[in-house]
Amino acid sequence: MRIDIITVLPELLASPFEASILKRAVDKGLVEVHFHNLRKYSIGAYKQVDDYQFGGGAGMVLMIEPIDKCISALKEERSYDEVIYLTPDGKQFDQKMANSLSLSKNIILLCGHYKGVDQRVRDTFITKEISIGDYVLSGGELAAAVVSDALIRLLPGVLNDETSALTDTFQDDLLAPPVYTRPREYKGLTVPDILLSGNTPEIEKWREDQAHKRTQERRPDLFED
Ligand code: 6GU
Repeated sequence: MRIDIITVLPELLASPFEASILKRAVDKGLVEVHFHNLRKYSIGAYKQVDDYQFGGGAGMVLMIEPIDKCISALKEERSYDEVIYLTPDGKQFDQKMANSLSLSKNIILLCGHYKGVDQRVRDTFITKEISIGDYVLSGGELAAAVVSDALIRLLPGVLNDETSALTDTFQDDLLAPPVYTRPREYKGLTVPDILLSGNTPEIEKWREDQAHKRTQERRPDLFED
């Protein structure tokens, strides 16, 4: 998979890809992540990428020309499964969307900023609009990092234990069950006996029950459809 991220703030985005699982995935060549500073496609001597909105109103709007130049240059090199705009008025991101997007070969993530982008960008280039939740961030960068992380960890070979994405919270519309590690007892706090029993089928059953119980208590809405 290849992810091209278009942003006016690449420095805000770099660090998640330089640590942990994402870094390992990049190092192993399982994913390529490229940042494109929109400023490089700016127009005029002032390196302009945004402007006041027609009709008046506070806040700058990202202009169509730099974005057109950047997306067109990328599309000349390869074709893209999706050109995604990160925006609070997009469709809310969830595990289902992550699963399906993780099957893409090439995607572009366009990070909005200020008051957003010229509507003509959305009408012309964008194939999918994603929000990561009902709150407002100062730009799409952190959302792009969230979406990228969710996709990359699903790619074959990224997680050490190949089964572990399958038992994630949400993967069956269920929350994950509780987990424990050593010591067996800490300051009087113990581990459920069943997990120490060595009885694999009983342990599996306990985990399923716990997942259902947790989901019922915390996220009953997940059972609704
Ligand atoms: Cl994708 N962008 C911004 N700016 N704010 C958000 C968001 C995206 N998703 C939730 N809030």
